[in-house]
Amino acid sequence: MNPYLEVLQPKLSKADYQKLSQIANPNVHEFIAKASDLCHPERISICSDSAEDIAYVRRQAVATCEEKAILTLPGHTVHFDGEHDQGRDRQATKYLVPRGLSLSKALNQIDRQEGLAEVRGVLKDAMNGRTMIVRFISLGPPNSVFTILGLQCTDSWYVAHSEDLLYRPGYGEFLKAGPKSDFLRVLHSAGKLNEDMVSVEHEKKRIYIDNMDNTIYSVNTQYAGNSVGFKKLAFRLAIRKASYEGWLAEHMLLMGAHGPNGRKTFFAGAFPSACGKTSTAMLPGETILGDDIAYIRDIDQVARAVNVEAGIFGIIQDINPKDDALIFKLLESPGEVIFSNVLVKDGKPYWLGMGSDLPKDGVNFSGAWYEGKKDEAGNQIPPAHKNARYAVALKNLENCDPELDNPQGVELGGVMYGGRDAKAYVPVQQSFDWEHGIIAYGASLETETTFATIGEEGVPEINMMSIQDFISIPLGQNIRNNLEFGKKLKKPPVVFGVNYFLRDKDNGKFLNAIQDKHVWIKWMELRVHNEVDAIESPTGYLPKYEDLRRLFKQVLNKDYSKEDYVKQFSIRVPENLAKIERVQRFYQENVSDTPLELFGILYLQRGRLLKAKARFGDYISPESLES
Ligand code: SPV
Ligand code: MN
Repeated sequence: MNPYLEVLQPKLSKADYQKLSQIANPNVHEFIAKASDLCHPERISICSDSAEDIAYVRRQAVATCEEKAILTLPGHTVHFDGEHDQGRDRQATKYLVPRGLSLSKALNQIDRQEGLAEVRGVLKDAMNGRTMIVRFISLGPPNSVFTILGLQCTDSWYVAHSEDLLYRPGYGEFLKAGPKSDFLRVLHSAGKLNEDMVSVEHEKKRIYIDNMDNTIYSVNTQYAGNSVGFKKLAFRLAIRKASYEGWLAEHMLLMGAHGPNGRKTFFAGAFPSACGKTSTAMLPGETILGDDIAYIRDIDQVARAVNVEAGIFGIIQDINPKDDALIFKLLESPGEVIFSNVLVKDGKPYWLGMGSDLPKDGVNFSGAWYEGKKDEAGNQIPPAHKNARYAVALKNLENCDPELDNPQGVELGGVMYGGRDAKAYVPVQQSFDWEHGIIAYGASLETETTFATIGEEGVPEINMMSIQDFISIPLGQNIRNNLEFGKKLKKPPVVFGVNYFLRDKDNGKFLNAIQDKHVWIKWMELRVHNEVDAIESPTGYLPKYEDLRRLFKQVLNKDYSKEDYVKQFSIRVPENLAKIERVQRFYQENVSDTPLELFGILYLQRGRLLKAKARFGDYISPESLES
């Protein structure tokens, strides 16, 4: 018996001891033994891939009241996070950086020794009297060049249960992997809980990422973006691994867009949180492979991608029968769904923007709720949180793409970058080439902070490739990796910039309806195959009016007016020049390793804008460019 198994034995049932000893990798036993020694759980529960183990986790989540089975539909449960734990926490999330090294200035970092001592101090004895659950996960389809194994120790049954819905099981993969196989490690504790089983010590929340040990520490939080280690936490480690190994780990959706004659073209799309990523991946009539994280590899000089996950942890606000019919239907049907931070009344969940009236009282993240209830600071508590969510498995969706588990991934025809840009970029455009797309759309992606992270909303910021919150390597290196990746491909994916949030210059109203993105997708699908023409503009290729008019009719049965087209697709020169200024300043001030190519490509874009301005003025209709 190895010494780690020996230490663990008293806390394990016989069956669980068996499960653990069948894994040949002593590093697995070591990680669990050290987690147990630090956090001191009363018991350890090993969850294999068996239906029994998985059902046990779900039952425990309900039995411990971390999830409440107060909803009437079978399979539905609700979990509440604390008032100060309703989103990812940028302040509390830090990289542990060895002395003498530094990531970019834009990233939150702490000296490794100091950070380890601190987080271990907070985790010490954190699981007293509780069970530590051990979960094995496969990131990406099993048995594939994409597969990365992950191991999480947590004292939250809710977290362990969420992982069943969101990830592919990995115990079998650990059994097959050799004694020295590599894996990502996560140690999580919900910390001190109140009588409602909600983490209370939010001022002691810590989410620390140790690149040196491939380990994540997370404590005093339950919000899944901070606690489900395989989501945004392991993603940070994967970005680093990808950088060393020459592939890409991206904050991207994956979808199949269905073109003429049964053709399917796969797209990946990067959008910051709460900027339309899930609703793009879930467009009716198209198929979804993933809505959050993709690994992309060069396989025989073709870009191929997989979804790292197998489920959706999606924003529930504005899911209604009109705008998101498919998800709405799923949320109204029996089957496994974990709702979080919604309002519950008479066994039914309610959320903002669901398309019907909300009750005036019920139970929500603040406990018993009634209209007009205020928090400690005197602010009105909304019936449901804006960042309320649902967790479901992709395989339960009727529009789940059959290639989801293809070990080779899917070939990418296109990549899109979408920000939250009120003023400058048109709703959809195609880059001149891979490099232009990576720089002018990806690296220049601008957004505003949203409710998905804790803090003020609506603050404008650069969010490089929508990965800014998760990047764990110097920012310039990430841009370089992307540029290099495309250069080696036979035919790089076509790069598009999309912007669902452009506003009218004069009255400030959004220029597009929520469903319009479906038309943009269909246009991009045709462009990948060179089946429609486009207009060359200073910032990229623009759609032609006639093509969009046809697509609006075909896809949405809408009459698309010339007037709307001109408003949406005019090039706004002053706003575009200002955007270039902001992007340049951000990289000059924050990113000492910015590749020179970034400044070169932006310089050329500026030149094209100035030249067009001299000829056509500040605001240029796409039709003048066409002639
Ligand atoms: C996001 O905020 O980008 C999400 C949800 O996808 S979280 O798990 O919080 O990262
Ligand atoms: Mn995300």
